Amino acid sequence: MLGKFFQKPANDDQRVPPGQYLTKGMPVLTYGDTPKINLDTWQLRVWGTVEPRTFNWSDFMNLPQSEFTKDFHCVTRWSRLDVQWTGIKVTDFLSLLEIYPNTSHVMQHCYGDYTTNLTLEELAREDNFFAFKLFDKPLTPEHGGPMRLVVPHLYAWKSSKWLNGLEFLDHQELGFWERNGYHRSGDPWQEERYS
Ligand SMILES: Nc1nc2c(c(=O)[nH]1)N[C@H]1C(S)=C(S)[C@@H](COP(=O)(O)O)O[C@H]1N2
Ligand SMILES: [Mo]
Repeated sequence: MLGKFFQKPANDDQRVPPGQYLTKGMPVLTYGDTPKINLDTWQLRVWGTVEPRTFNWSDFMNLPQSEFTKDFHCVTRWSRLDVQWTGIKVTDFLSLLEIYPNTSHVMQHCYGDYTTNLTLEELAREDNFFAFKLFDKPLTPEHGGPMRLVVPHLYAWKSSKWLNGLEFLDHQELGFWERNGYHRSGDPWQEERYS
């Protein structure tokens, strides 16, 4: 019934949110096509209730880099423990910006037009990062290469692959899945799957 990719959680129980099964692999989950991205023209833009800025790939790679080991929970019920990433802390990036005090929410934008919403507080968590390596290899296009966001404390649909923009907002707007029935917050420990 569970299929060969899944096993029941054993002693990792406390790390597996309710209603999730462990997988040992790293499934690919994308709505639509994988965009083709050229590093020479790659950009990460910030706009909205923030001083607008555009970062190119070399600007971005000059930021301090670290390794992260985090669990990854998809709302379709698979969880993968101990995923190893290399990336840049979101808080380090945010410290470069002039975010206006009326900011309450942030929309993630991507190559390929996917969007997903967060509160500023959820985005500014210490354990969030922009990843460009997965298990020590450059992030492949299907997993979001050259760069994706990882927000480990929420369901993985909140971790945009091919991120290219952060839109700062003074109100909440809903992203792609959130407009299509997913929960606006997406905390796996509260099983915030659907709205
Ligand atoms: N741009 C974009 N980001 C996305 C998605 C997507 O379809 N497009 N899918 C999300 C979902 S539902 C999940 S579970 C994770 C899957 O990441 P993976 O394919 O690297 O495992 O990416 C998230 N980020
Ligand atoms: Mo997902």
